[in-house]
Amino acid sequence: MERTLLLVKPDGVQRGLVGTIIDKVERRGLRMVGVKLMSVSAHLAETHYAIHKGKPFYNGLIDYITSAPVVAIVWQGSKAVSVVRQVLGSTDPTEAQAGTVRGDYGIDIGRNLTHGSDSVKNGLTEINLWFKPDELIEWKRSGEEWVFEI
Ligand code: DAT
Ligand code: MG
Repeated sequence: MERTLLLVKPDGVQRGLVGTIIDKVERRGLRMVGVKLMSVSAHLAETHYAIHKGKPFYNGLIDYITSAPVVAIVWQGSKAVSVVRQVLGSTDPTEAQAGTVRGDYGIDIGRNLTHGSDSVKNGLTEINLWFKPDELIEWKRSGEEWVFEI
């Protein structure tokens, strides 16, 4: 089964949306295997967003993600990467569908509340960056056979 990293960014934490965001993914049926509230160092932010270095929004993005605590969550389940991206909605909240996190709660792309890994490979890289192995718990959520066929 896939794993993916979801970050509730500083605006999501400050606006009290952590529970709402977790609720949406949890009810969809994914299993949480790691979760923590953390301050993000400049080094961690720059490593996580290295692919965007040099872009016009890069400095603002680093300032934003390091400005207040974030909640980092690892989710596991069938199609976890695409399921989380679907729950979060399009990167630009004004393009995100109603019913998604960004579509319901966001306006600016620079305050889009969340991050979700964009591929299984990048998800594994990001999980290794944000979590130590002993912070991830192997367990099975009861009733998963009612969510996943296999
Ligand atoms: P996503 O977060 O949906 O994976 P991304 O990886 O392309 O999107 O960009 C990472 C973050 O950078 C995104 O969540 C918000 C910010 N960002 C992207 N494009 C931007 C833009 N054109 N202007 C301002 N911020 C932008
Ligand atoms: Mg991305």
